[in-house]
Amino acid sequence: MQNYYQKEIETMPVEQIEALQSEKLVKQVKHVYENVPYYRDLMDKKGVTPDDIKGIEDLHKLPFLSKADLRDAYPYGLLAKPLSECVRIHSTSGTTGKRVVAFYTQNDVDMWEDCCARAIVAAGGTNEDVCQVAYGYGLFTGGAGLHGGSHKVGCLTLPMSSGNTDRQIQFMNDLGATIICCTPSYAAYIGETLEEQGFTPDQIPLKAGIFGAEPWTEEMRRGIEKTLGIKAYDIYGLTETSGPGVAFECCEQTGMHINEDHFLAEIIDPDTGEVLPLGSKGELVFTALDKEAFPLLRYRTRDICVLSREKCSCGRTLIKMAKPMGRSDDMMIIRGVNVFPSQIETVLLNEGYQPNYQIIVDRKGNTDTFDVNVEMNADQFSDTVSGVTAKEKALANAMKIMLGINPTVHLVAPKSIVRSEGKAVRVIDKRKLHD
Ligand code: DLL
Repeated sequence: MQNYYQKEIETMPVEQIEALQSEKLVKQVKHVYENVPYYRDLMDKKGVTPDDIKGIEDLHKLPFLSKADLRDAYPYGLLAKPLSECVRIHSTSGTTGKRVVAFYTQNDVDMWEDCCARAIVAAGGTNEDVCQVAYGYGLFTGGAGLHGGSHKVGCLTLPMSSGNTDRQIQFMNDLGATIICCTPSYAAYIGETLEEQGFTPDQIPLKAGIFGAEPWTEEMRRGIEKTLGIKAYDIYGLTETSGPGVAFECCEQTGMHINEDHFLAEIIDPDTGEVLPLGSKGELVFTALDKEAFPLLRYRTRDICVLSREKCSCGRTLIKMAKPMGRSDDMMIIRGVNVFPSQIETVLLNEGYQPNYQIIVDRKGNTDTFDVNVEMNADQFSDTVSGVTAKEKALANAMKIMLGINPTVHLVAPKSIVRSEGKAVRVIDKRKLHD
C-alpha cells in the first residue's frame, strides 16, 4: 500500500516546489497550445506563444479562461486528448445554461484520487478506518473523488451516496464508520437526525468528517463537531479542476493546503484581472499542471479567498487558501450593499440559531426587498407571539450590524425549511425572474 502522506512533496521547500511548477508549466502550455485550438486562439489574440513561457514568473502573460469559455467550447472544445484515451466524464450541476463537462484520462483519475487520498490522510485516515462516502455519486465529482481517495488510503469504503438518512445512520452505526465525507449542510442534517434518535456524540463511531462543495462558516464547523463528536475538516475543489482534493485541511484547521504540485494558484482582482500580492483577498485562479484530457490554464474560479504561506504546525509547506467566502456570483447586491449568505449564517449561529435559513430577495417598485426565513428550535417555538416578534427584531438588528442593511426576519416553525442532502440552496433571488 502506498503511503498517502507524500512527505517529499507536501513538505518540499518553496523554492523546490516552484521549480517543479515551472518545469511542469512549460510542458503544459505546449501541450495545450498544440492540442486545444480554442486556447491557442486566445493565446494568439494575446500575442503569446509557448516560447514566451519559461517558468511560473511568466504565468501572468497567459490569457484567462472563464466559465463562459467552457460553455462556449461545450462539449469537446477544450479536449486535449483523443476520446479513445479518456476513461471518465463528470459534470457540474449547472442550474443555469449549459453544464460544463470535464474529461479524464486514467492518469487524470489517478492524480485526482491521489489528491483526495492526501486529504483523507490529513484528516487522520488510515487503512484501519471505515470511510462513509455520503457525497452524491454520479456526474457530481464528490462521490467518485472521495471514493477513489478512500480506496487509495486503504480505508474500508462505504459507498453510500447522498440521501436516505436513516440508512446512512444505520450503516454508520452497524459498520462503525470512523470518517464521513459529505457536504457540511448534509452533515448538519445527519447530526440533527442522530440527536432526534437519541444518540449522544460519544455513541457515534465517527472521529472525523471531510466536508466541502459549498461555503460553510467556522460557527457551522463548531456546531457539527459538537453534535457528531468529531473533528470537521474542509475540502475544496471544482469539477473543472477534476473535483474535490485541489485543497484540503490538516490538523491545524486554519485553511486548506493546495496540492501545489498539481495546481498553481493565483489571486486576482475580479474586476481588473490584475494579479494581487500574497495575502490579498480576491478571486482564485487555477492552472492545472498535470491534467491531460481537460487541462486548464489560468481558470477563473469566481471563488473569493486569500492565500497564505505562513508556517503550518503540521509541517506541510503547501500554500494555504482560506475558507472561500463564496463565489463572486453568490454575492448579492441588495440596495447597493454586498451581501454574502455566509455572513448571515455567521450571525445566526452566533445568536444561537441553527444554520437552517433561506434568503429571499425581490424588488418592489425600485426597491429591493430582503427577507430571511430562519427556523426556530422547539424551545423557541413555544414562545409567545410577542416573544417571537422581539426575537425577530433582535436578529434583524444583529444582521444589520454585520451587513449594513436591514433585513426582515421571519422566524418559522421547526423543520419547515427543507434540509439538504447535497449542496444547500440558501438564496432565492426573485429579481432575476423579473429581469
Ligand atoms: O463541489 C467539488 C467538491 C466535491 C468539492 C466535494 C469538495 C467536496 P462543483 O460542483 O463544480 O465541484 O462546485 C465547485 O463549489 O467553485 C466553490 O464555489 C464551491 N466549493 C467547493 N468546495 C468548497 C469549500 C465541487 N470547501 C464550487 N468551501 C467551487 C466553499 C466550496 N466552497
